[in-house]
Amino acid sequence: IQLSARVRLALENGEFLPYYQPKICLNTGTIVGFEALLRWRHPRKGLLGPQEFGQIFEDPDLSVAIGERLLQLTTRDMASWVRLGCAFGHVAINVSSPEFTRGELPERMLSALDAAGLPPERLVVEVTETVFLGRTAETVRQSLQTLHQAGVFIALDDFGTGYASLTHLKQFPVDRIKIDRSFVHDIEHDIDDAAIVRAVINLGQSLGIEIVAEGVETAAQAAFLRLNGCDFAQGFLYSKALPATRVPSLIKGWN
Ligand code: G
Ligand code: G
Ligand code: NA
Ligand code: MN
Repeated sequence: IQLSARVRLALENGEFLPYYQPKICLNTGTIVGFEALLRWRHPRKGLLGPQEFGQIFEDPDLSVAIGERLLQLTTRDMASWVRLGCAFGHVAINVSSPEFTRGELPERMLSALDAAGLPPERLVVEVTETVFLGRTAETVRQSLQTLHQAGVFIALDDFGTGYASLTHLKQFPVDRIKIDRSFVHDIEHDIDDAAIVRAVINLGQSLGIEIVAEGVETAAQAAFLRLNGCDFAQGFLYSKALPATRVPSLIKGWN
């Protein structure tokens, strides 16, 4: 059976679902939000992450179908946390290029939020630099502008690994930059990585863009980032991604 057919089946069977990784404010140590990360609860292989099936994102139709499902599930989870009185902050979802060019993404997102009784400020859209390239850049820009004006936050993911052009920060409504975890990994020992991270933090401060460091695994990395003015951090030091049902107890036990 072809992967695309298998994925269609998995969608029908409800095997795709978001897990949630917390994002921490480095100054206060509190949880300010979560990133929704796609998981495939495979009946035979167990829980799979995108590194095990990431090639499905090369298929535009599958990307759109999975994106739609994840939006449904994520807004449903957020609404259930609200009902429990759980202050989860915001949730970031990853959006790929085809999702911008097929169908009305901003309308879909805003109506999903509305249907769940959630203000747009609860949602962050994470894109990588690749969505800014090619023929669809203008469509993407307009969609991001619409979302941004409605109150949705826009985050630029994996910053520094792609075709990072500083022009993009002017042309697109970027509220947050996520420093890729490859720069964080050796931050204490590699003077080049340390310099790059400091420069990105300074860039963010100058432009009024919040900075999130990804892949924070040690207290020393977190200390370096905090001392250098980084706003937020995500990584195994705090928590891996968890199923939605574990989010309220994580928040409850945090402080
Ligand atoms: O979840 P990790 O746990 O393995 O995620 C690996 C990569 O897959 C990350 O770069 C992340 O941006 C991407 N990814 C995770 N969830 C989604 C999703 O729902 N949609 C898209 N397009 N990419 C995702
Ligand atoms: O969107 P993106 O590339 O940034 O997705 C985050 C990916 O990073 C997911 O695969 C997630 O499981 C993974 N991840 C999250 N925290 C850590 C961490 O502290 N260390 C490493 N190596 N990977 C992490
Ligand atoms: Na991401
Ligand atoms: Mn990333």
